[in-house]
Amino acid sequence: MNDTTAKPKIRTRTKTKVERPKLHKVILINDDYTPREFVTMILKAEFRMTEDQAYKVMITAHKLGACVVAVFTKDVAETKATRATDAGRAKGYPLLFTTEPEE
Ligand code: TYC
Repeated sequence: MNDTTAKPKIRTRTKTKVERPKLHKVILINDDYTPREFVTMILKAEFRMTEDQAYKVMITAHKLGACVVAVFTKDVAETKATRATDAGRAKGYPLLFTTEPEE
C-alpha cells in the first residue's frame, strides 16, 4: 500500500435535469362563414369556457383575425384543436383551430 492509492470517487451529487414541458397555445382563426354562435358554443364545450369568456375570445378572433384560446401541453393542445376543428367541419364550416409552441 502506498499513500498515492486513489480513493474511489464517491458521487456526492446526481445531476437531475427535469425540464418543464413546453406549453402550446391553441389559436382560434377567424373566417367569414362560421356563425358566431357556433364558435361560442364550441369554445364552451371543448375549452370549458363560460358564455362570457367564449364570447370575448370569439369576438376578438372576429375583429383581429385570431385569438389565443388557452395553453396546454403539446398533446392536449393538439387534441383539443383537432376536436374543435372537426366539430366545425362536421357542420360544413371552415372553422379552424391551430397550435403553436409558446416562446
Ligand atoms: N367571422 C364570423 C362571422 O362573422 C364569426 C367567427 C368568429 C368565425 C371567430 C370564426 O374564429 C372565428 N360569422
